[in-house]
Amino acid sequence: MMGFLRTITTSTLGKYTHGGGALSEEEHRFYEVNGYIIRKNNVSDALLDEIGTRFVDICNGKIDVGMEIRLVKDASLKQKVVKGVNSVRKVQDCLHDDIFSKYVSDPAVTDIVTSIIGPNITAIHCMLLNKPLDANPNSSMDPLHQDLHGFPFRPPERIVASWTALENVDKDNGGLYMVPGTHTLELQPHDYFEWLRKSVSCHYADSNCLM
Ligand SMILES: O=C(O)CCC(=O)C(=O)O
Repeated sequence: MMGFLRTITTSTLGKYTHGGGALSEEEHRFYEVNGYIIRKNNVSDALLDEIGTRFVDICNGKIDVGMEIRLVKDASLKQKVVKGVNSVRKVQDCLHDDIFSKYVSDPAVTDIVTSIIGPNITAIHCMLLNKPLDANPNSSMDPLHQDLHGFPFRPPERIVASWTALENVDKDNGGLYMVPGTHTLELQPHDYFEWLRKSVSCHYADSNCLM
């Protein structure tokens, strides 16, 4: 793993982070080398509970989500009649939902985002991922991936994602896996991994990014 980590020198510090703001000097350095930072208990429990309740209400059809939000069903359940929260793998494109937008614009998140990509930010994609513990083990195999495979805009160092678990997670039950230093590499082929839990995430880009 260490083999491909870049050496951070005074001249390279600042390539992947804007500087100042909500990150300490140490966090900036850590991000430059590893491509991520972890902040525990950063988003309030109240907001995470609201998002969890919103998810249940959306899945149970209590809320009309309109045309923008898509509910992605679990592929393993295609042939079965399963309803409610266990049938929905992903709430996709919920950027403008009344509750999800609170997460997207939460200063606890955006202050860190601006420290990384600068103050001129655009939220481009928000989703909730769900995999209940009792789901079919083959149901939610998500690849380890680089988001740049899916984003047409560049440059990569002006794009960042925030990811927040809605439930307690550790390495065994579904924490997000990250391969340190891969933000410095070219795009890599995908591999597969299994995750179990609920999370909400949002991707942000510097508004000056180009297609
Ligand atoms: O939570 C996951 O399993 C993956 C999240 C992800 O790929 C993302 O937020 O871009």
